[in-house]
Amino acid sequence: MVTGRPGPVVLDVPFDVFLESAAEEAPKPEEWSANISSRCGADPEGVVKAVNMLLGAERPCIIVGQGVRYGGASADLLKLAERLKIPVASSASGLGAIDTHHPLALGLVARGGHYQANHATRQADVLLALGVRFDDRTSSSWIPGYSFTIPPTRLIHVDIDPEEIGRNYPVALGLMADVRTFLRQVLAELDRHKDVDKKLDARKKWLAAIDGYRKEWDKFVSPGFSDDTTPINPQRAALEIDKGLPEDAILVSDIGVHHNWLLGYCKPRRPDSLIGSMGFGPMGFGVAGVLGAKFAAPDRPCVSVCGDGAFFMHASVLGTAVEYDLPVVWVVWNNYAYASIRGLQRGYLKGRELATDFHDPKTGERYNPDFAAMARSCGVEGVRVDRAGDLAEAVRKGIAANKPYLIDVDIAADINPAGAGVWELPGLGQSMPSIGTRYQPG
Ligand SMILES: Cc1ncc(C[n+]2csc(CCOP(=O)(O)OP(=O)(O)O)c2C)c(N)n1
Ligand SMILES: [Mg+2]
Repeated sequence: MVTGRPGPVVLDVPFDVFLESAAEEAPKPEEWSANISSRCGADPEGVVKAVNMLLGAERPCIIVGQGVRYGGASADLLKLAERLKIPVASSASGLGAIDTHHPLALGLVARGGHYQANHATRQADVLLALGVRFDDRTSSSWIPGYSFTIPPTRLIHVDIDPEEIGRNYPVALGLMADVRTFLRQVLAELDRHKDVDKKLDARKKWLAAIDGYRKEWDKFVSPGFSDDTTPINPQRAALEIDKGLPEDAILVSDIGVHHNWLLGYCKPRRPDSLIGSMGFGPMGFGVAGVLGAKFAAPDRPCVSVCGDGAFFMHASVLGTAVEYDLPVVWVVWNNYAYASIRGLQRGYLKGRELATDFHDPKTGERYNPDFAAMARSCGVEGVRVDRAGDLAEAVRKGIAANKPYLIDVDIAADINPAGAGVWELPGLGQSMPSIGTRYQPG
């Protein structure tokens, strides 16, 4: 589970095994694994090539994925980015690998990605990809010119799983390695170069251009941050939730349109500040996963942001949190719909909707259970918030209560997050970016 490419493992144990005994002592897990390492380094010749490519680049970018979080490689990533002045963009699971407030942090590359991130990675002459797998959302459905333009961009792809290398894009250099070990190899190799700083002067133009893209994006999205309407503007909601979180909080997102808003407008400071399940995308991950986060990190505030649809599917967590005395906070992003799916239906089925809108069949009025009352019936604190200005304080209060706590928030459904990329559903055509156009290499 924790070596190689870490991930969930199924253990199927026949019941009789639990009843039988054996003349063996089970080793303590920490002793068993203490001296097992799968932090393989890259081929040393490949490291030299990678360094030469990075030093020779005019428009270099780094794109990081989940491998940086799992590899504990954040500190070394920051060292490399600062040493070579290379901007760092992230996939959804890489966000926070370096503090998103850092001047070299570009934010999210995706269909719903930030303009400065997509517009930098798609123009890069050399792209260093660290533990990222280039899925359809990160890559704008692999349509060139929105997230990436590979080739002509020369891709250096580093991953611990060799199956990922060359899988979605051709590589100029593919290296199987643990990301942290690779970064340390690169930093050591750089120490052997005397002329690094001279080469970095050439970066100024590139970094200034990126600064311009960032300003354009900030201006483009700024109205949403001050919108005071009720139901709450989702962009404002993401901002206010983020404001209410202390620096060491773990925000566990569920799956749905709320996740896209969180990825766009929260500013995670650590690789595990904002976690979700990007690949499989199971609804319920955030509803129940926050309990797991609290078990794993009992000293950190753990907050779930989950859709109303997913919460109602998994409301049994309320009882579980009480039984195990887990002080977690659920922020129910209550938009009275399976809004992400309803959006697809409206967009692709000529406005036809099927079972995605929650309403009273007689009056047509929006309908949902009273989630706060439901929480209270379980012995969990429950409150309702319907004004943007109250949300950050509600989150702070929920964390301070130090007991299971639910905040039911009235959030608008009919606004979609802006993004510089696109997405294509096979056979149904592709969406349009809301800022910028497709990049055509010169
Ligand atoms: C277990 C599961 N069932 C169905 C889906 C497909 N699906 C993805 S998002 C979504 C709707 C989510 O609605 P809600 O929880 O209210 O979040 P919202 O999109 O409104 O923010 C559905 C049905 C899924 N990802 N997982
Ligand atoms: Mg919903």
